[in-house]
Amino acid sequence: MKCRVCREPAIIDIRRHNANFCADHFLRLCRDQVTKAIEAFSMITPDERCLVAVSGGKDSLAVWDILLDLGYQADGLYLGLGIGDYSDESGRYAREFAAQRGATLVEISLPDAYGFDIPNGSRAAKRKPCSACGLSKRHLFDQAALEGGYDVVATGHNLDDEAAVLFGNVLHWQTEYLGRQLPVLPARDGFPRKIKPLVRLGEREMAAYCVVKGIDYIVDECPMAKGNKHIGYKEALTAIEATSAGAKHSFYFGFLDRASARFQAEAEADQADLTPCTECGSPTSTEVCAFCRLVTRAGGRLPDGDHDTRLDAWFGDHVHPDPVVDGAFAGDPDDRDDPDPDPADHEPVLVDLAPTRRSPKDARP
Ligand code: Q46
Ligand code: ZN
Ligand code: ZN
Repeated sequence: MKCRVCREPAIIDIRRHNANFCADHFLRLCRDQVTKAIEAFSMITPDERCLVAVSGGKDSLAVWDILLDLGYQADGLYLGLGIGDYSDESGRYAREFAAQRGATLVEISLPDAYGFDIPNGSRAAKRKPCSACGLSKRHLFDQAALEGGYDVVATGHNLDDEAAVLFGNVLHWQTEYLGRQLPVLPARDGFPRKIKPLVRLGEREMAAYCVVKGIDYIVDECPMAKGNKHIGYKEALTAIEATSAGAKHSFYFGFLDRASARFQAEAEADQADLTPCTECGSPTSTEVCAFCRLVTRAGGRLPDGDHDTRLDAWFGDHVHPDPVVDGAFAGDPDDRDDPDPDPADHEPVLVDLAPTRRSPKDARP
């Protein structure tokens, strides 16, 4: 097996590209695919500040690494969810990576700052753990980015994630979600721009990327992920991909090219009439936002004014004073009491990828 570019021995085959790559050219391919996504969807410019949502998993560490290699100003934000050993270990990987790269990592602990953890809080609030977790992540990443003066929040969603979310949304014809399943959600009053620079790269490639770059990441799956539908959708698409190379790519990018615009009117209509939450100031369609309601039901602590001053303390001197501007909010796709976990929040490691942590050669199907 030889590298398509230099004819040296290859370490990975990528069937949807019908090609094999050596380590150097594989890393270059990953960077090129991210550059292509950034340019095609106008995700970020070099003078903008980016906050990367870091979980300690392969995708979020890889996207952070690639953005830094490409010269973007990227800091990380790690959210401690209080999920026992899993949180302890994933936080350690995030810290190790930041130290190795000399990068800035901001940490927020849900139990310390808000007085609840995901396993107990979700039980008390009578929500599925992933639903409470996803809601907390979306809220805190948005708020932290705005308080910290970041232009963009980047997440590690890869092609497998996006294809699986699309599959789930189509399966249940959730048309209001389909209209906003995009690699970029533009900034609106009260919300930062959100970008997914890994949409052109698959899960297996991201595991191999971390191995080749020597990035250690948490391989174990979150213990709360059990029974999550998103994992089933991923496995179904991976089975299709096995006999039809490129199926995930054409499913997702075909949707973006040919179908996504048809659902946008409905998605926009769904986002009207938001006002600031009376507890934390975030835009919401109800008087108190979904996150603050969750904090209350989970038995946690709410901020004591209409502005969450805890975020000021985390960002210290970096705080920009205009996180929530006056005027009508254009809408918040995330401020909803979704009964189901948001599959896009997950970064599960598929079973067949675990061995690739040490040897990218094993990553071949
Ligand atoms: S961390 Fe949170 Fe995921 Fe765990 S509780 Fe569910 S959403 S599974 S990546
Ligand atoms: Zn090569
Ligand atoms: Zn609130």
